[in-house]
Amino acid sequence: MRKDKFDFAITRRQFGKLAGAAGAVAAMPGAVRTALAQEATDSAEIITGKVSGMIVHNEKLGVMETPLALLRDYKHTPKEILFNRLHFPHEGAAAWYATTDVPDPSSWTINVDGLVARPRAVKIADLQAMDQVKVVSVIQCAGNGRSYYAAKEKVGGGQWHNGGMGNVEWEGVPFKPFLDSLEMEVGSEAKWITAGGWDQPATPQGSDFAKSYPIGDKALDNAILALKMNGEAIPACHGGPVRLIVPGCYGNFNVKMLTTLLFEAFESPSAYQSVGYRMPKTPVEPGQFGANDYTIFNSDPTYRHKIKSVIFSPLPEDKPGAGSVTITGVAFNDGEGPITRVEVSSDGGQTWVDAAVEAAESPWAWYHWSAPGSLKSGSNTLISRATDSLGRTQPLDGLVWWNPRGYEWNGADHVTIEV
Ligand SMILES: Nc1nc2c(c(=O)[nH]1)N[C@H]1C(S)=C(S)[C@@H](COP(=O)(O)O)O[C@H]1N2
Ligand SMILES: [Mo]
Repeated sequence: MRKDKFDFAITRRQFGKLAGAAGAVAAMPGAVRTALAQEATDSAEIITGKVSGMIVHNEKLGVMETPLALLRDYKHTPKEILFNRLHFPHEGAAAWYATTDVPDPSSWTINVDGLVARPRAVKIADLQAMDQVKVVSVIQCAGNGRSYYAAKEKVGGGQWHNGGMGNVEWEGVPFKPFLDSLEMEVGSEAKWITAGGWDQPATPQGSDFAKSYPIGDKALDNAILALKMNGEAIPACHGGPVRLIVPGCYGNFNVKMLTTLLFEAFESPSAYQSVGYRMPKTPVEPGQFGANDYTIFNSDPTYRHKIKSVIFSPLPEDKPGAGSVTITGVAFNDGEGPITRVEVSSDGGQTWVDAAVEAAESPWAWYHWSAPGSLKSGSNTLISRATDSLGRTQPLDGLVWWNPRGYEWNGADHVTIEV
């Protein structure tokens, strides 16, 4: 059953009780067990308004992912459980955004500047006065699934499982018409638009968070300056009061707490554009290309979503018995062509069935699928593999895309169930 409204309620007290009860640990959802094993501070204490039992990857930065057993319950991923990723400690002046509460929009300004004849300062009220559109799109960290690369060689960074993603309804001002309406007279030398966020590095040597988009790239045709998420003003931790949403692109290209839009001749030197969040141009093996070897010449940004499917049910913690079972999950891509097929196996790839694939809410939203399978006593490996109308499909072995920073995992999903 997919819920429209958030109603999950493990409180901190209940979680503490669970955590304290000897023997109860083994009976808990895998995600909660992982959190306990790491002895991390609970997610609800790291970002106010998040539920307990999120899988915490970095306490100081508030990095956490959603257990699939929660993610699968909702049509649109609620703010209480949506994964969170930030790059600078939310301490001191930055403490305001460690919450799902809504920031005060009244003094917020977006400076639109650079190679333009007339720079502009845009207020939230200006955006609110413009025509708004809604779009449901998957937001996913480029590091989602990073932990699976460890089967070849473990890479540094948060060891994400599949929960660094969500299916979210965004609402706001279409980006291109907005830029046109400003009548800034953009210079012909301008080749890039760089979006910057409010957040600042902890030390002056650190790099700002900024991302550059080629002007004229088709991904920007669908971009919006979002003011709302799931029908409410965007929570601080998810980038309120205004966030640049570029449907079909990895999370890093969806800049939160937007403060600047710069028209530039070159892409940003920000570490998050020029060396981080990049993929080697050709496949590499461990040892061939190091985590510090990235340049703008030998690598590409983690930009459009690679096609992907994720099994939501059954999960090991569902403890299904032997016999027939319905396997369900989601699939998505960059929105360039619809998902046309999801193949599913419940016997480790010996036999496959085509799943029934539901229509998606938008080209960038996730598609739900379901397929019959059967479980025998012992170990069972479930696999799902999505294909789209452009013939793009998931590699059966995602390790073919191994890369030193562990981005863009899109291997056919594997879930092992012991019966
Ligand atoms: N201003 C700003 N925007 C940002 C980031 C950031 O650190 N600062 N992180 C990016 C990354 S890498 C991801 S995956 C998404 C995470 O979005 P979420 O925390 O709302 O789920 O935000 C992106 N936008
Ligand atoms: Mo990310």
